[in-house]
Formats: sequence, structure tokens, C-alpha cells
Amino acid sequence: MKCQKCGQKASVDLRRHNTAFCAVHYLEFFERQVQRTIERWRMFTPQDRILVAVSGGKDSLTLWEVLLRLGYRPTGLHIHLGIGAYSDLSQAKTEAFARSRGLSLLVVNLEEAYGLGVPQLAKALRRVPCSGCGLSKRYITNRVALENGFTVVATGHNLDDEAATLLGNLLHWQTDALARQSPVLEADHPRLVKRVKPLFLMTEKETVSYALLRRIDYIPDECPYAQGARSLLYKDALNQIELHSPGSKQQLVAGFLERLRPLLAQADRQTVGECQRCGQPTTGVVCAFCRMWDQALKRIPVTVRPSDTLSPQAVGPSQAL
Ligand code: Q46
Ligand code: ZN
Ligand code: ZN
Repeated sequence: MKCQKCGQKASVDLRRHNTAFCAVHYLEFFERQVQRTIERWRMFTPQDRILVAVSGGKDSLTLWEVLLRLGYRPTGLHIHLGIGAYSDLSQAKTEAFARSRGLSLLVVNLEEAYGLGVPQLAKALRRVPCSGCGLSKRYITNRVALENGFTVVATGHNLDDEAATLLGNLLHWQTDALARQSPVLEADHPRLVKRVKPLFLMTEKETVSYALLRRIDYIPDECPYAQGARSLLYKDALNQIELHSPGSKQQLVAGFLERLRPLLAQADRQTVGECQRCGQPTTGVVCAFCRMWDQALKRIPVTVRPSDTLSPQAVGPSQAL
């Protein structure tokens, strides 16, 4: 196949767009698509203070790279989850990326801040690791963003992630989760920071192609707990459909956002107050994060108690407000 732009040999074949590009024009295409998504969904402007949640994997490092190349100056936030060698390597890759580009990075260590890493937390809660992990990541990113003056949090979720989450939510009729599934979650409370997903229209394969062509050194291994997660089953099923009908994943996600989500979001209006314990937004009296840690620390008592303010460790140059 030949590049649609210059006629040279194509490096990336995009069946769902019925086109192909050489390396140079693919990188250009990818960055232009992300910029369009940011503008079309009014995610942020160059005046915003952007905090990118960076795991050290291909999606989040790609997002950081693209935002930089588009002229934004985002700061990274890495959360060390305490998942053995996987977490150590994830942090090392993230720090190396930040250092190589002179970027500011904040690091929070879950175990140091709260007393337990993800595996011990799961054991204490007697739940799958992803449930405590996901809740902790959402809580910590919001809190760090809020306490450090960021106006928006950007995460690296891609189209495959969004389509798999949507399929899972539909299969189990999780209407609350469906109402909140969006590439842009506005800050509808003063202690909530807006959250956006600028890569939500780029597939996993497209993101990997970008990362490889830009020689981004990401952690190639998946989290050990990702194996066996339901989301992988949904991703496989969606890949089968996409193979026979290119463009299906985007149709599913875009159709949902256009037709169904507005109705669900209208019906889901809840009053958000502040957690009595930590002050973070919640629809209850005490937030889900504080309740979860209360429950875990009852079973595995540790000396560290959730602190009033999180003090992330700064790596690299700091960004003035
Ligand atoms: S890091 Fe955490 Fe993921 Fe690992 S424990 Fe599950 S949620 S799989 S993105
Ligand atoms: Zn070309
Ligand atoms: Zn709380």
C-alpha cells in the first residue's frame, strides 16, 4: 500500500479510514486527530494547567508526547501502586521519559501515603485488585490536581478501552456508570477537577503505532492483574467484530455518546456534597475512598493514616502556577 499523502511506501494501514500513511504522515495524522478531538469536545486550551495521569504504558506516554508536540505544557502524575516489579518498572519508565524531555512529574506512592499497596488492599477488602486500584487512582488524581492548582486531568484511555467499558456496562445494565461514561466529565463541584480523554477516538493499534514510530520507551508488560479481567474478553470480542466490519468500535462509542448518554445523564443528576472525613466530593456522607480504607485498615491495621493533604514527590523541573 502507498501513503495517501505522498505516494511513498505506507507504514501504517488504517482500514477503518480506508487509507494508509508513511511514518511521517501517520504521525502528522495522529496528532491532527487528537487536536481535533480536544477542540471538538472542548477539552482544554493552552491556558489550562493540565495534569496527565501517566502509568508508564503506551497510552499515557503517547498522550503526554502528543500534548507536548501540540504545544501544551502538561505536568505528569504517576501513582506507584505497590504491584511489585511491575510498579517499580512503570515508575522508572515514567521518570526516564520525563527526564529525557525535561518535563515536570509528580509521584505519589500508594503504600507510603496510605499504608497499603494494591495487592494488600485487595486482600484486606477481599475484592479483585482492580476495584480498589481504580477508585484509588481516580481519587488521588483529583486530589493532587485540586491541591496543586491544575484545571484539568487528562487520561490516556483509547477507543478500545472506551468500547470495552461501554460493552461491559451495557451487558450488565450499569446505568449509573453509563451516565458517567464520557470523554469529558465537567467539574460539577468546586472540589472536582474536569477529566478528559483526548485519545478516546484512537484505537489501541493506532496508539501503539504512534508510540513505536516516535520511539517512546514504554513498559511493554500489562499489569499482572489485567490478565483475566473481563475487559480483555470484551476487547477480544470487539476486535473480532472490527475485523469483519472496520469502524464498528467507533460507531458503538460515538453512537452511544450522541444518542443514549445525553438521556442517561439527564436522569442521573445527583446532589454532590463533601465527604465529612476528607472533604472530597461525594454523593454520600463519607466518600467511597474513605469508606474503602476504613474497611481495609480494620482488617490489616497499619500505622499510616490517610493524610489531610497529599504531598506528591516532584521529579524534574517544577511548573510555576
Ligand atoms: S493497574 Fe490497577 Fe489496572 Fe492493574 S490492578 Fe487493575 S486497575 S489492571 S489499568
Ligand atoms: Zn507520506
Ligand atoms: Zn473521603
